[in-house]
Amino acid sequence: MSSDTANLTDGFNLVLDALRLNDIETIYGVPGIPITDLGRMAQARGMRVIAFRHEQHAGYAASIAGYLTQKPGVCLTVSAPGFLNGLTALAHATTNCFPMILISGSSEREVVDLQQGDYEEMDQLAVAKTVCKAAYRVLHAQDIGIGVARAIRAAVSGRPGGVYLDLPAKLFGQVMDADAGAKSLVKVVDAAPRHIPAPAAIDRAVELLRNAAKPLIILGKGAAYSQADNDIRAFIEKTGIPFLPMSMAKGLLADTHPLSAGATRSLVLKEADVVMLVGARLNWLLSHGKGKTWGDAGAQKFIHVDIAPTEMDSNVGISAPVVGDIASCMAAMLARVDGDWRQPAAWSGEVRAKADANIARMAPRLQNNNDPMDYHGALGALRTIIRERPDTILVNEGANTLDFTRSIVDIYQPRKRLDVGTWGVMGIGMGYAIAAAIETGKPVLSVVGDSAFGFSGMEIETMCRYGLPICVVVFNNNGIYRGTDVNSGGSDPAWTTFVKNSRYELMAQAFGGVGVCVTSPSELSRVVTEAIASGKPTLVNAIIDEKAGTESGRIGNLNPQSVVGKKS
Ligand SMILES: Cc1ncc(C[n+]2csc(CCOP(=O)(O)OP(=O)(O)O)c2C)c(N)n1
Ligand SMILES: [Mg+2]
Repeated sequence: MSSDTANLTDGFNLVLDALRLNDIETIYGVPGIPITDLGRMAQARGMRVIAFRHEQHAGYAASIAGYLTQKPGVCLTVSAPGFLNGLTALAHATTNCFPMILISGSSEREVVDLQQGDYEEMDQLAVAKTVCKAAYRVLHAQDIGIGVARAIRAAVSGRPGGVYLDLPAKLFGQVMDADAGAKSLVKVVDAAPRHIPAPAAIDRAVELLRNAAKPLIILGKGAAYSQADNDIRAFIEKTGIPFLPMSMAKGLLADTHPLSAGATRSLVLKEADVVMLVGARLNWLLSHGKGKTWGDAGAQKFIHVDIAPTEMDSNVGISAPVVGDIASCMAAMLARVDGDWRQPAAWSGEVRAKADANIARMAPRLQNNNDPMDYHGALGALRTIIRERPDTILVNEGANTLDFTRSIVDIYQPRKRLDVGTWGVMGIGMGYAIAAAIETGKPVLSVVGDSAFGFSGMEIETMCRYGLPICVVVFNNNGIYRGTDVNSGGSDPAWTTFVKNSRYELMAQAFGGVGVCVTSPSELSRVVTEAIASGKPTLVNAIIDEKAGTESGRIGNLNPQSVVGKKS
């Protein structure tokens, strides 16, 4: 630094100072004008900058980093196209209640607002507002501290979500006195304040549960996010109430826990008389709490534990709303379970018997060593691997690949299953895997359909570049749902199919990683075990019988049907 700038700081430095002051040490992004030097300067300070090949995946990485750490994951992009590429992930973070900040450089306000055609011109703030929890723009260097503080608080407080922070190019070069700059920074105090539930709300909920004959607790990913693992487990074990985990809540209590109703979902949703939702929404994934999946309307009572008051009565009336942060709510409820609590033994016994019967029925199918594999044989092998290495983080996307993996592979520890979330989005596979490896240092197994993989496949290079301990298993059935579809109207391939026998494993080899093709469960087991033990980035092309899947996996019923049929 020359002597005439010794007492100065600038926008670049202030942005990094503000992030570091708030313990944000990792940035996921893609470089370009006007943020290339920001990334270089972050690296020079020893921050981690994980450069992706496409912003969407950097964004998904940031979103899941937020979920895993309770600190906002940061995604950094260039203006207009880079910003738009990151926007899907920002919307995804908001929908899934993950704390994330998308920071995008932007073009000059004066030119953008007069629509005079600047380089990558776009009114990004206006566009972002519709898909995030909050959106801010900083115009002056002295406001960077407060802008970053607002973004952090908005992302993690209350119900977490995505926040957009717009930083125009000119801001980065703005200089100010270094001391004044340091004083302008804000360390956020108590970024996610506890929301203590009202005692009366706790009383109402506990009384309803105490008097229930067939109570059920449904755990959502909000419960997993809260990291109230011990209190949630203690509450379930002390009350003896069967629980049903939503997919990313698997492992809060092991799927093999005696009170797990995971293997008998349809029985418990229909039969339960009191259902307590903990950080789980009554959205489409739970059939909105009504209809044929559920028992008689009005006969079932709901308790809803959630930080957002507007979640109450969203789909059905809630008899006992408990509004607060999940950790505080579960601590308060646990304190109310006393020595004379009567566990619903007849009911939990009925649930256990049905679950065990279902598990026993499925068991032989999981042992098959068919070549090519079906989903059961392949996942039977992966299930054993996770049982032996329960600290492995499982990332999962696809249709059949998603549904079969969710139901077959048991999870034993909290936040060890990361998947497509509320939207059922394809494309999270590599971004999630990369962030999971970076944030936790644990081994990662990413099980993805061949279609799902295609959405983020180029990030295999990112995984190899950073030498991450990730094993990607592509379930290759030559297409979306099945590889057997034919186009009845011409010579083009059916639009759900891919090139048959594609050599996905060569993609890892191209970047110095390990790439292997397997056709049987025993080979799959050997190769994945080796990959996890070695920690080397690995891609396994797992050949699945192209006839094994079904249309849309388990949600085929959501496809609209033509009553008229095909017209030529
Ligand atoms: C972003 C996005 N685009 C499209 C879809 C629609 N979609 C749902 S599942 C799926 C792919 C399923 O095929 P695959 O991943 O190969 O799994 P399989 O059923 O074959 O095991 C697609 C494209 C989606 N969910 N998300
Ligand atoms: Mg497929």
